[in-house]
Amino acid sequence: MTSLTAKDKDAVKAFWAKAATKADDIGHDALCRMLAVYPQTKTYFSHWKDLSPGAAPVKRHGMVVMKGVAEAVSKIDNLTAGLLTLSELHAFTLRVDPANFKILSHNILVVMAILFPNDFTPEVHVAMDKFLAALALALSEKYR
Ligand code: HNI
Repeated sequence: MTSLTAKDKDAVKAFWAKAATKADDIGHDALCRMLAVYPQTKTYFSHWKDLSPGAAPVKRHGMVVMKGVAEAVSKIDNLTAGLLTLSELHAFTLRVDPANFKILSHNILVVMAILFPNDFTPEVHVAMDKFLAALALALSEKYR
């Protein structure tokens, strides 16, 4: 995976400044899509009673995940160190199969494209895709 260039990082920060205004919506919709399109991911949330779109736990967790993404943007220069705790949580406590990080990232990109059609240019798309791939890699760090 090619590392993020300075140009990528600038594009991510500039786009995130806009996307952050709808972070909760992005998180909620991306989570709903992940659960619907990749139903195997539901196993991680079986302790939630209601997994349907608009359900409180799904909305809340959408906000939580996007706070993680916001933190990653602020630590874009050293994602592995910055996300170590979160990686440990997902690897050891939650035992999330790291393949799912790419799945959620894909759904985050889909929702960003829907909500920000004009800003989500091919240049922003490649920068965000590389950033979310680097985020997934950092979250997978403790699995090795
Ligand atoms: Ni994830 C908890 C961030 C991908 C399943 N997850 C969190 C928390 C953050 C977070 C932040 C809260 C930690 C805490 O309580 O301190 N998760 C992220 C990010 C990504 C991600 C940034 C990738 C972009 N998580 C995933 C994926 C799955 C996942 C792909 C499963 C398919 N995460 C969970 C579960 C929890 C969780 C399960 C605990 C939820 C709960 O409240 O029980």
